[in-house]
Order: sequence, then structure tokens, then C-alpha cells
Amino acid sequence: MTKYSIAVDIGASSGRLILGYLEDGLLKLKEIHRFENKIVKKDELFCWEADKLFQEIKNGLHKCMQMGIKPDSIGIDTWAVDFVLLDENDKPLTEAVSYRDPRTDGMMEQVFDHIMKERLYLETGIQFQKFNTIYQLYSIKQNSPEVLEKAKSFLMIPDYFNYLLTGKKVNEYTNATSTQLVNAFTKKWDAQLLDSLGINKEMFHEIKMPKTILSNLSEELIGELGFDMKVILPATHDTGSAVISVPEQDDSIYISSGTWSLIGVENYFPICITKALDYNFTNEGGIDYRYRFLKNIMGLWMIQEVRRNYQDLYSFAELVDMARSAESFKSIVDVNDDRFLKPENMIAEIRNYCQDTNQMLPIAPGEVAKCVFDSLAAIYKVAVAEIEEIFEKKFQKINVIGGGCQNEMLNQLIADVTGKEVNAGPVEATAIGNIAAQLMALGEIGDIKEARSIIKDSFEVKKYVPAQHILN
Ligand code: ADP
Ligand code: LRH
Repeated sequence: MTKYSIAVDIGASSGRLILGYLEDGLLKLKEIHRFENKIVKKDELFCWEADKLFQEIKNGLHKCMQMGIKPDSIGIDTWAVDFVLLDENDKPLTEAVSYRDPRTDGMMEQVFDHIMKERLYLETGIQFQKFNTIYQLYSIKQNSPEVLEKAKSFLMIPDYFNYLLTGKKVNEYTNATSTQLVNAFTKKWDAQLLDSLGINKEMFHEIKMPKTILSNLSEELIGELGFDMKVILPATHDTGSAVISVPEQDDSIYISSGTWSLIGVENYFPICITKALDYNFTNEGGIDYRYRFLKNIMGLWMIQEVRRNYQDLYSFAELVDMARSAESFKSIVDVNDDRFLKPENMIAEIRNYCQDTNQMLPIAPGEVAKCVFDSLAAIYKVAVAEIEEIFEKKFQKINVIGGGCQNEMLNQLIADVTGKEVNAGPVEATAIGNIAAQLMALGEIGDIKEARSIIKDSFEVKKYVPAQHILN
């Protein structure tokens, strides 16, 4: 009997429920439901609308029923680092505050008063980003310690949704590592680190691996939906699921291209050497205890914000077309500058940067978009060089996955600036990786090697060859 799995994949800009199943040895997908995700201001904090997102998950499941589909399992992945805290009655004590909220400003430096930066990296292998969970929790400790005192449960966003689906409280491994509170070697919550920061370690739950069958739906939800299914843990960190879908790992660097650009390679061990620390690379936990050695780059968030600033007048495809027409425009910005993390107005911030660095100001929408894409490509080039330096080898190809791989202009720019062949696809890499983990848990797919081979056969990738003159 064919097994049907639903991936709930919620990125920072949109969420979707995608049904996946095997047919004649190929993985087939059917989109069930898609919805917007965005940050809103609640009581002076930038937050996610967690309850609304959970309602969208249920809306998708209702649609499924209306379509006559009875899934065998569901798995949830979302963006990383964010969380909710529950009290002794399992009621949320906090909003699902977004990592873009400035509450973490200055917290990283304060954490370094308790633990040296180098030691923190050696123990966790996680890159330093001011919004990591560790700094978010530290900011709560500094500004509202009573909340931490009352907290009985720490659940990351997918853990929280899993709790709402099943009543079970666990922390999934891949997402847990993004907190910078998990020891990269023991793969457990780092109790010593939590103690040194004075963060109550009792609120953390047992860490469970991807492919764990968590439970069936709660009785209440079965009553509401009219059917039951298994809730399975995929790599609940979206990037962890996405990288499962990269079929070729050996000779290829991946860029998971969405709201963020995550550029790196898969490894069997964490690399916590000084150079990796200096270049600020991370070692996020992956499926089967593999590690994603990668770097976060500000990503297509910038064009999302640009588009919003133009009141959504242009689609992403139109912005790409306009950027193509602005061929002669050459200014670039440092996309990783914190000023682009949550500016009042992205277009104004890009222009300010160009002004500060004595470059031409982008005026027309095409110039603004061209500046974003050129700037991303330029920083990818630097990251590729850093990876090659650390690995002391040249990689032949770059595999771009995720929504951003539909940007043909950016794909070509990446090929041109790096001199490497670029393979673009699959677009829904995250949902595919999520489904693959569920099908492995259900015994439909043997292991990750087989999963990757199925994915390679099932989804087309588009090849971009670098412009001849800079081919290396
Ligand atoms: P996330 O899951 O991180 O929210 P996605 O993987 O869904 O992000 O990718 C969203 C991005 O994909 C958008 O910001 C946009 O830049 C890009 N994108 C989507 N559709 C297109 C398109 N038709 N042409 C070019 N780019 C696109
Ligand atoms: C991408 C992502 C990335 C994290 C960021 C917070 O969606 O999960 O891997 O660093 O969001």
C-alpha cells in the first residue's frame, strides 16, 4: 500500500503543506495548501503569529480531507532559533518572538562575560549570530527573569506545533543545535553552559532525532479532523530538511536559497578550528548526526523587503526582469551588515549604504534589485573561497535549492562570479527532505543514500555554465 506523508514546511516568508508519496520508484508531490508568513508587532516585540500558523496547518489538513486524501503521517519543519516557553499548566508564557527583534542587541557580548567566545565555539560548533536562541534566552533573563523562573517547557516552533498536534513535548535535534546550547560532541543540551548562564536547564526536553515516530494525533484533534495519522519528526530545522535533498554532496557546495542563503557542505564531524571560527561558519546538526558546515548570508530577505517597500507592486519574477534591464548598474552592498537585518525601509538602507561608500545610488526598482542580486553573488563568492580554503580543495559545482533557485539571473551570476557550474533545484527541497525523513521512518525508503538517489531521479535540475572568460 502506498504511504502518503505530508510535509508542513514553514519558512520565514511562506508556509505550505505538501503531500509526498512514492510511485514507480519516484517521489511525487502534490501541493495541498500555501499561506503567507510574516512578522508582526505585538506589545513592542516583533513576533510570529504562531496560533495563526497552527490554524493554517489545520486548514491544510481539512483541505486534505476534502480532497479525499488520508495521509499516513505528517512532519513539521520551520525556520530555526525561535521558541516559546510554557508554564506549569502548559500555557505559553511568551509570544513566538522573532529572531529579528532587537531584544538581543548587545547580549552576545554579555554572554561572553560568562563563557569565552572560543570555548563556546569549541563546545557547540555554532556560528555567532546575535539572534541565536542562547542570546534570546539571555535577554529574557536580563529583562524579565520572572518569565524564565516560571518556565517549565522550552519548545522551538516546530516542537510547539508538534505539542499542539500530539500533546507530547520533545526537542528535535537538528533545530536544537541552532540554539547554540547543544554540545556538538555529546549531542545533548550543554548543562554546564546553561549553568554558567544561569538558565534553568529543567525546562529543556529530551532531544529526539529526525525519523522518530513521535505519536499519533491527540484524541481532540482526531475528533476535530475526522482522521488520525502518525506525527513524525523530520529534520525540523528547515535547512536540515533542505540539505537532505541535495543529491550530490562530494564535489558540490550547496546554497539553500530562501529568506536566508545558507552556503556550505555536508560533513560527518564538526569542524571547530580557528579558521572556521574566524570566518564564522557553523556546524549545525543534521539527519543521522551529519553536520552542515555552512554560513548564513542575509539572503533574499533583502528582495522580499524591497518588494514590500514597493507595496508588492512587482512580483519576484518582475523584479528579476527589471534587474536584468539595469545591466550597467554596478553598486554593491555588504549584505551581511546588521543594518539589513530589520531596517525601517530596505530600499532606503541600501541607498544609505551606497551613499556611505561613495557608490552610485540605485534609484529605479531594477537598479535596487540588481544591487541586491550582485551583492549576494559577491558574498557567495567570498564564502566559496573560504570553504575551499578550509577544506584545502576545489569544489566543481554549486547546487542551489529552495525558492530562490527560481531566480535565473542570480543562478547565472553565481556561475559567473565563482566560475563553477550551477545546478538549480529542487525548488521545494525542504518539503522533499521532510517527506524523505518520514518515508524513511515508515520503512518506505531505506536510508539517506537511497533517498538522495530517488530525489535525483524525481526532480529536474537546471544547469548554468559560467561565462567563458572567467571559467577557471
Ligand atoms: P523561505 O522558505 O525561506 O521563506 P523560499 O524557499 O520559499 O523561502 O524562497 C522564497 C524566495 O524565493 C523569495 O524571497 C524570492 O526571492 C524567491 N522566488 C520565489 N519565486 C520566484 C520567482 N518566480 N522568480 C524569482 N525568485 C523567486
Ligand atoms: C532558514 C533558517 C536558517 C536560520 C534562520 C533563522 O529558514 O532556518 O537556517 O539560520 O532561518
